[in-house]
Amino acid sequence: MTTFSAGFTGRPGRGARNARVPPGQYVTYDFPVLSAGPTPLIPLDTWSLEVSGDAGVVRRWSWDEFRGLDAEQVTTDLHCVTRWSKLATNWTGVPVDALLADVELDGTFVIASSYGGYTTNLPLDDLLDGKAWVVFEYDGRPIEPEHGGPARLLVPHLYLWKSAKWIRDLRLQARDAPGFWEQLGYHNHGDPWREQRHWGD
Ligand SMILES: Nc1nc2c(c(=O)[nH]1)N[C@H]1C(S)=C(S)[C@@H](COP(=O)(O)O)O[C@H]1N2
Ligand SMILES: [Mo]
Repeated sequence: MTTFSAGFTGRPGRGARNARVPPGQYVTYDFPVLSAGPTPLIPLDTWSLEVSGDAGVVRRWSWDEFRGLDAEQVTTDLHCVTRWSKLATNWTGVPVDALLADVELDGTFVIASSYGGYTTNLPLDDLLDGKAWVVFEYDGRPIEPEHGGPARLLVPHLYLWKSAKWIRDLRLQARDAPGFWEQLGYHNHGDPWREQRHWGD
């Protein structure tokens, strides 16, 4: 276990490295907002979360139904491809395992789609076994709209562009297909420990 103290890590190339911070990243204490478009405002009475596949929508939760699911607390580090990392962030959310339990769909790839049109692609395996959540609280409060509220995907072991804000649908597919940033040259997988930032990394 690595202990972390303020001032120990700094900008790249300055001082000792924190083993908790992936290569090429620096630690930030604020919480930058990175959005490719405007923040969609989604009234909770029209919000829903879906699981879909080639056959269409196979699961749908209203906000109240979603909030009735068992949720857990998650404390995790975030790594953005623009090189900031934020350590020990606190979220509350529903494990994707629970959302996909009993879903009988073929497909080993997932397209996460958001209100507002953003998409990102992931192998199904990267969303299972306690590695991903649909979160609705940050630091014990509803997630601010600019950070993805009412609910966002959280996949902290990959660069943060995979954590789709304003999540609306998880679509299972047999074939992989690049999402928004992946089509624009970001790496298809996005593992921060392997510095999978761009195509060819
Ligand atoms: N819907 C949606 N989700 C998104 C984005 C976006 O533009 N739209 N940006 C991604 C990127 S590039 C990053 S780094 C994180 C930023 O999350 P934050 O704004 O909460 O820091 O959200 C990701 N999820
Ligand atoms: Mo990002």
